[in-house]
Amino acid sequence: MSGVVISGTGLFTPSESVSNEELVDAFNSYVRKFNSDNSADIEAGKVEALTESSAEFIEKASGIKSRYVMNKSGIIDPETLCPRLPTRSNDEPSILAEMSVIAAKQALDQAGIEAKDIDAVLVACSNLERPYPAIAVEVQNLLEIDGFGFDMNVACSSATFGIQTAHDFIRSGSAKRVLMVNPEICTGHLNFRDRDSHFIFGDVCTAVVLEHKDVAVAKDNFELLGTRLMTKFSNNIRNNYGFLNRTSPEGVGAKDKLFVQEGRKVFREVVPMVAEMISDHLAQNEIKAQDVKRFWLHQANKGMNDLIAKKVLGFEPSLEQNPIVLDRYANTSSAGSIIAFHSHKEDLETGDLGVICSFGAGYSAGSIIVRKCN
Ligand code: CO8
Repeated sequence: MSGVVISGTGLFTPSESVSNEELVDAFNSYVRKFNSDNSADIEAGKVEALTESSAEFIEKASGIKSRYVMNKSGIIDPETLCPRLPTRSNDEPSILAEMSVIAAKQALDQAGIEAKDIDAVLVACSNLERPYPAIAVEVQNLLEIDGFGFDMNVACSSATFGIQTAHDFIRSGSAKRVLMVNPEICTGHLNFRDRDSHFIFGDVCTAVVLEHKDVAVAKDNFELLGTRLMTKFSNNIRNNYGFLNRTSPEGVGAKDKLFVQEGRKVFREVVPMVAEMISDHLAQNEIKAQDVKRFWLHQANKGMNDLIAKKVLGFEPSLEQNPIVLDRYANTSSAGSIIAFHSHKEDLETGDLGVICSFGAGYSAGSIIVRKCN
């Protein structure tokens, strides 16, 4: 037992959402215009015609039906196919910090503590809007938290890596209470002109408060029984956007400066890797998989989650055991498993066991075994 508990969680959901049908309508309008504008070159074999997308394919292949977004009008406008989020002055809160503060306040309320009680702030996410100053330091400032904060990016696994980092700080005594936040504007990095991936992501922010058990105020906490992280290099999920882009201007605006993946390879390689990691982690903690009441898995693809849970459990999991939120939220990168945990933890009873697990680019994966306590 670690003596570290998750005592509060929070969720900020954007007010706008886009259905598969709306997304596909916009994409297909763009495709028709592109093909018509380039008809001569297409006929001459100089340009490849684009193919339309389909809402049925998206739901069948991924389980996604809709996604929440920070700006709908820009995404569904065939002329832009990109969210429009006006630049803010340096005197205004940045958009990621603003989302973080909303989710953080909910998590602090649930933990029954105030912002001033926090010693460290971690902003753990895939999509940071600037390199510096760290968003975490801005969140710290907005919430009037003493101590320290920093940003960390391990793509979709950022939240579980953030939980282990907070756990290690608390265990070592460098902090008693840590706020870990996952603001994700994934639509900012998504290529809405790419048929293979235009449907994958949504926007959201989650927050988690972790404390030493001895100082926790709230009842109904989740004690961390074990944490495990792993990384293994792969180019199958990649984004080459970065500060060196201006040193090779010929590549600026190219497709690889947004999210790119080999989805089928990711599916094939990540499912066994994650199932094995969870199984080993449970075995190391002398826990039988069948005794795990709930899996809060990364939310990228329903088929992936069903297969991982089936491999770990040895039988088909129920939706209660393996809840899905990606049908409404799509893939929200680091926040996905935390949305599932936040939304599907209240009914667990004292002593019940669960696993929070995220996985994604890197490859990277994190497994957190928790037990409900009071
Ligand atoms: N509409 C209609 N048909 C389509 C479409 C579409 N939109 N897209 C592809 N097809 C067609 C293809 O052309 C192909 O046709 P054919 O068989 O004739 O060649 C057929 O459908 C099958 O295509 P795929 O093999 O690509 O389809 P899959 O069944 O593999 O499904 C998925 C695609 C849904 C992408 C699936 O592979 C998947 O979910 N894989 C796992 C991906 C995953 O988990 N990725 C994790 C990435 S997230 C992460 O790590 C965080 C990164 C940081 C965040 C960045 C934020 C932007």
